[in-house]
Amino acid sequence: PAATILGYPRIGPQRELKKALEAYWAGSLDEAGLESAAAQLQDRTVESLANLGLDAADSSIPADFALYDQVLDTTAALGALPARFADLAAEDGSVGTAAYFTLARGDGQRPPLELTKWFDTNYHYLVPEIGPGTPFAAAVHRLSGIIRRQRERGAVLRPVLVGPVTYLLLAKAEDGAPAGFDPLSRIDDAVAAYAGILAELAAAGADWVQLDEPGLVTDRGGELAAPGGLVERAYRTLADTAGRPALLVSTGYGTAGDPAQPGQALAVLAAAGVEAVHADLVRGARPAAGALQALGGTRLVAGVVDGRNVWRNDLLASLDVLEQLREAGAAVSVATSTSLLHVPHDVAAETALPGHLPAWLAFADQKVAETVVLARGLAEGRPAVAAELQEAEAALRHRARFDGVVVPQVRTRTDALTEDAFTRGPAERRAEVQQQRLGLPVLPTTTIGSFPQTGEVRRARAAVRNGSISQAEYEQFLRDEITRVVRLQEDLGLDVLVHGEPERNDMVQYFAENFDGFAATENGWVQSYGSRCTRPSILWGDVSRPQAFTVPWISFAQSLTDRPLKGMLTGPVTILAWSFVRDDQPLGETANQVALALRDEIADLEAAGTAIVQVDEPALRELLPLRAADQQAYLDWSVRAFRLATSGAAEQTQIHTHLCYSEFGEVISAIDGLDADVTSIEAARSRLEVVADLAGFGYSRGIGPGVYDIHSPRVPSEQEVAGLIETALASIPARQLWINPDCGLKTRAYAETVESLRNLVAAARTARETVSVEA
Ligand code: THG
Ligand code: ZN
Repeated sequence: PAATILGYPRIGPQRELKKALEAYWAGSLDEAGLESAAAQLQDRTVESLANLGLDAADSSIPADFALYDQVLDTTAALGALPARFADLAAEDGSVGTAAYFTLARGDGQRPPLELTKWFDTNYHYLVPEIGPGTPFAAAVHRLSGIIRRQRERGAVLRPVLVGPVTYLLLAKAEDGAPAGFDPLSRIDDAVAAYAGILAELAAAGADWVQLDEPGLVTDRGGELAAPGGLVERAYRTLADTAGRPALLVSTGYGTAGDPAQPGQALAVLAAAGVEAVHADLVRGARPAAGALQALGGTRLVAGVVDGRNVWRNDLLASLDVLEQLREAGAAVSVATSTSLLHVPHDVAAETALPGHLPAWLAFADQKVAETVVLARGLAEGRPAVAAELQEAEAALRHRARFDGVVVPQVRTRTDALTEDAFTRGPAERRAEVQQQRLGLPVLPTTTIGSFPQTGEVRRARAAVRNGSISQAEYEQFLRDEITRVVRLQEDLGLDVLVHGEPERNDMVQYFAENFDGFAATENGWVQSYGSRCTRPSILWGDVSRPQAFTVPWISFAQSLTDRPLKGMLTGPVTILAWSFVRDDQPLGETANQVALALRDEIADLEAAGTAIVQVDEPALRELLPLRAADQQAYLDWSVRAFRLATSGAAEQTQIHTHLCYSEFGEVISAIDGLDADVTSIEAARSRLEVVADLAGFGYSRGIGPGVYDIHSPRVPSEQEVAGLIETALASIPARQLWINPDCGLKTRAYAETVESLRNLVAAARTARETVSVEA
């Protein structure tokens, strides 16, 4: 194929798949109804991609139609069920629809597969669990069926699966596997199953198969791609499979193999006998000349169109790259850098963007068109696409010079920053003056910030949006809701209160809506996991904060109670991680602008009397670069941005932060570097190991390990919470410990929330007595 994409948004332009899935799970749509909704969406997708210029007859259109997750699809295609789900396999090893969703969502008895982040993105996949005895067999029925059906409709699609090396790199050892068991030790068994899958797909009518190997852009996977290594061995076996389709191996999200030898891993794959290799030329390095020559007859699928961000492509620059690759001797096709999974469907579906923006943007459909234009320009010469090149250039020029992209007042401020803007006074002195002000008991109790977003809250938000209630009525509703939440917390006996955040839909979108430099989309949904989507905002210009916006809600809430109430903000790194960010300056520069906007809000909260401000950074770990060599530079700018946001606070203002992930060994010194007075972390699922880790590191400020897991409706008993408090106290002194649940009360119901918090407060009070007796 001359032009192709690695993958396309699966959720549907109107979130059709989300709606069908949720109806199926709710029991209001049967399996046939779900299958028919999915098939309809597939047909429309194929049709639309063909209309946009991808060749439906020559495998240019990927069959990328996972109902929930592409890694789960690969698990199903391999029949690689963990032992606890073994009974779900049909006689022939295949995994039916109901079984598929049991793996994704669990059932009464069995927890689902674990969800975790897909590389350094905001997409989450279901982690394969592999042990010494995990079965591997070709069971690719669903995908074969799709290929057959589309063949009958005249389209020859290219099925997509996660490749064997990445699949095993992403897997974790199954519970009960021998200590030190490495899923990669099963590579030969997996490859044998993949060979069977290739044969089945060929029989179904696939001419090409795409195997995604982004694992090769990580340090560990990169080493495996050295000449003579595991990757070469695995792919030689696959290439030797009789009667197989042609193979395209993709390597999105960075540079495959050794970054010091760009292109070497691609040459290794070519030597193994695959017909086409894909390189990410947006995040990754351009293959060296020697590597390009070593490709021989293997086609280079050049990922020059950014699959992860929403900016219009610099077509001229991309054509330069493509032509140079061709001059160096490669047979070149044009593609996206990654699957388009990470961007919304269509700019044309946006009717309310500020007038200047649409021409600067490319969502999935626009990116497909760009890919097609580039392929035509490469094949037929620049004059053949002169109009498109000119239009792209004009848009880029307009963007570069547009008012608001560079705002002199913002630049003057960031340029004038000196080291003291990043530093607060000594932590011990802060702790002392804060305690004098707050007078908190030992083991203070609090929550992370949100309270359940009931149907009532969502309905009120929808009502004000469609005009059926006035802004004033909506605000009165919010004040009533905040009043209820504050009273509830007083009744429960919590020590530090929150206002519950009923005015916020998404913790990032809310800030984007109140800052200059951002635009919100109406329909720009992107799959986060399963049927869940987010609508990232677009950060297009210099960021500033025109006026205080959290202050009215926080002041109102504080006016209702004598207990301290936390001001709640989202930190600069998380705001960037969950938005589409400008690509015309270093992220660290943008982060400092967001930090200054937050710093202004903190100053206003302080002026209104707020004694505690929490600045959440749940995504701090998410943007961590995949390569160890790049991580320190990231941690430096991200930690500095947080400090810039918070260091304007007076010593007697207590700064809290919240971080979300449980494995955070890599960033432990960064957590210390944030210099927050109190850090709450997700901990319940890791049995508080993080507390011991932090204590081992010498962390001396406040810490609030989540003492119960909010992600399950189960109510923890008082004894259970007491046990966790005791565990935490075994590693850190009582004066450092805060008692709080994990984050996410927003998604829970009131009944279980109230009962859980009651047990939490009771356990903290009992523990307090023991602690004071000992003290
Ligand atoms: N906000 C943003 N990004 C995120 C999270 C977030 N990324 C990581 C993590 N949290 C992802 N988790 C979720 C959890 C729930 C939902 C989405 C991502 C969710 N979405 C609603 C849906 O799909 O129905 C839509 C919510 C809305 O109306 O905005 O429930 O918290 N930015
Ligand atoms: Zn969290």
